[in-house]
Amino acid sequence: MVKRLIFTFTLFLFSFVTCVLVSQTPVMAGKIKLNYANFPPAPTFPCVQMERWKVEVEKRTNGQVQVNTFPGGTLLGAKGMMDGVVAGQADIGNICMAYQPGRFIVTNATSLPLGIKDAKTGSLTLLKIYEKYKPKAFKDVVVLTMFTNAPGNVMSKVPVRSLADMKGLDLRASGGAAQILKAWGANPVGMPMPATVEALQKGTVKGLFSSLEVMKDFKFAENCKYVTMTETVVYPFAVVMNKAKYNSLPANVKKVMMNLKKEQALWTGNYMDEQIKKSIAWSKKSENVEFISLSPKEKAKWNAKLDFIIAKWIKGAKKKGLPAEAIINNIKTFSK
Ligand code: DTR
Repeated sequence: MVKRLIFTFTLFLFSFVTCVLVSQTPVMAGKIKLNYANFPPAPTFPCVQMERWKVEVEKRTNGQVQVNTFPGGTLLGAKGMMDGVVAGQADIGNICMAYQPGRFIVTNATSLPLGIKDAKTGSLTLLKIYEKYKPKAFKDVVVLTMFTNAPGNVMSKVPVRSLADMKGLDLRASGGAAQILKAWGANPVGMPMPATVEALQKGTVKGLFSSLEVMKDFKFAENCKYVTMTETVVYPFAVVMNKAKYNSLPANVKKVMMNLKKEQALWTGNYMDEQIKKSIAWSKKSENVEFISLSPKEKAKWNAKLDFIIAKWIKGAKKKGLPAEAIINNIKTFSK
């Protein structure tokens, strides 16, 4: 009787261990490998959020998924990102939508001068706009998350204290921000963020217009000793995945990714807002950068120059059959 009991127990233990092993084995054997492309260098915020997403996906799928990350344009560059993901050159890619204003009309409305105050607000507003309108521009991919940077400011080698100082100043901007600089009288020079490092060193541009974390992340504070606080417009980003690849994933992996969508937007927004604070403190302390605030009277002059931009966008979006006013109103209420 005792012998039988021992035998039954041993058999049970054996079956249990086997079950545990078998349930783990396919996970290890059939590891899903995904390539994630990004255009700026590793220390910058789009890549930091990529590494965080990788860690979370690998953890939450118990290692079933392995994400291989390619920062610095090593797999796909800024402009070829969307098409590269659609074509399957990368499984996942991070795109800066503002670099292609005509392609991502709906989501780029978040980069209009509508007073979005920080990256957290921008990121959540953008994702809501995407979910509400599901723009056609994303029909060939699956959106994994979206986020924005913080509002843009002028970083320059010469002080900019008034609109008069902006006159003819060569400043780097990209996408929709170019028309903002033009409205302020500057001379916008278009190029993606990574190209700006050399342009500043060579003197092709006298500064740039973007969120302030780049002062530290790209060490622009070494060249730009002045920052004029305009706090104008965010840039929308999207992380997209090749549709066929996504469809081939097991349900549990899809679930992990979809559960991360909003969480990642929020995480990135918060991370960006923190980086801005650190970058400002570092630029002041270590690089002796002067931060220039515009008086309310001067700021009103700057703002007045931008009124036409929203009207222009509405006109263009309407022509494309989009509910332009509703989109603008949604952005205003979502970002309150
Ligand atoms: N402001 C956009 C986007 C942007 C802001 N910070 C970074 C860092 C790395 C790449 C892009 C961006 C821009 O000026 O390009």
